[in-house]
Amino acid sequence: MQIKTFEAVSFKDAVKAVKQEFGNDAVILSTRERTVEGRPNVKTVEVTAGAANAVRNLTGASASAKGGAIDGHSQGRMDAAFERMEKKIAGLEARLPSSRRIENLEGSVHDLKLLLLEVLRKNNSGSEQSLPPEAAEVIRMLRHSNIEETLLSKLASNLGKAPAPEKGTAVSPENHYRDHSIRWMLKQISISPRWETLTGGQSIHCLVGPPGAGKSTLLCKLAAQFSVREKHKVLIVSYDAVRLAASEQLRVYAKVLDIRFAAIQEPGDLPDVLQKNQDCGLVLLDTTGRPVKQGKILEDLQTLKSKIPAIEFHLVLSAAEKASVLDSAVRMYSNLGIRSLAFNKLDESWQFADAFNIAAKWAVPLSFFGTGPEIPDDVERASRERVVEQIFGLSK
Ligand SMILES: Nc1nc2c(ncn2[C@@H]2O[C@H](COP(=O)(O)OP(=O)(O)OP(=O)(O)O)[C@@H](O)[C@H]2O)c(=O)[nH]1
Ligand SMILES: [Mg+2]
Repeated sequence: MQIKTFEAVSFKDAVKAVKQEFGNDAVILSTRERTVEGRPNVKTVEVTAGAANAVRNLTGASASAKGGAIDGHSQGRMDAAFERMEKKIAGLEARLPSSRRIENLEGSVHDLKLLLLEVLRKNNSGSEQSLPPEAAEVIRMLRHSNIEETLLSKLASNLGKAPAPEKGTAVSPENHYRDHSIRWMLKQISISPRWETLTGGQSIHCLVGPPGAGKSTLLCKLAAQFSVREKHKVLIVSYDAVRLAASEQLRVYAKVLDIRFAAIQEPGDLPDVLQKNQDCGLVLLDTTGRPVKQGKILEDLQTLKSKIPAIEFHLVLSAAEKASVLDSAVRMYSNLGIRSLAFNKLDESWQFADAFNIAAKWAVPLSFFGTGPEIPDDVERASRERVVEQIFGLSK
């Protein structure tokens, strides 16, 4: 029987395949969209069609007298129906959000962003021209260090209102405007309060962030610092429902340090674990990295929050990531209520501009800086001075 199902990436392609197989008098019996397994954003189209004869036989329609040939009238009606169907399909196709279309859209948004930045840069350089040359030079230096244009615009307007350097003092105009900028930048960032135990209760800290940002490494460093150096009673909890090996690494590490350890499979397991370890004042909870693009993946973390409202989420980011990825990560995780931002892999570039940009733009306090892969030493408490002096190249 000449009935066949065709799968293609678009309706147009599917219809083309139908016509190739059965010719122009093919009849489309059904169409449907399918999602490609494992890739929820990618859709294909399935069209079931057949040769006109086969379809008429199948549906019991009266075939024309001579050998199933179609008379002129029927052919005309079929062509008209086929045309209508093609138009409908074209309309449906136009509404289909194909992955290519999404990519195009993303590309356009990116171009638009670049355009806006260019406009902003031009505006800024316009307002920079009205600044004293020494002040404009500070802005240029900061732009070169990748400080965001929106923040530079604010600084430029602040420098424009700054008192002029006093004549006859030892401070040069260069240093005057640089010091003013340093003070302004210090004010733009805040530092997280210490995570240590609150008196009489458990203090629960959950590290979240993109895959490979260094969450587990940071957690180990902090567990060692809090437990061995600062003598807090620490509980490490691993919440990685997917990779057993990830939990095992933490379990071994906890054993070496003689720190209490528990692994949970789902948010509902946490209240019980906390109850059983009430004597541990500081709980450090490690989670699986979640790629920034997916939409619903934070549901389980929201559930975790609803089970234990006192939980504090800390976003861990890698300084090795592109600024746009860091921004998207903050946007995605901010729904959880982020208490602090930890920046890892600063040793790979010693560029603190992204840490400054994100902390200033999103008003999220900074907590820790990961400065290498070594556990437990390569970590430092975040400080505003460290960020700014690194950007101005003042550190040793
Ligand atoms: N250079 C450098 N490497 C680091 C730093 N922190 C972590 N790493 C390395 O980065 C890699 C990933 O670290 P993990 O701690 O496993 O990252 P994660 O965020 O837990 O990853 P997932 O659990 O897969 O989401 C490891 O090879 C670490 O040694 C850092 O501050 N500097
Ligand atoms: Mg991990």
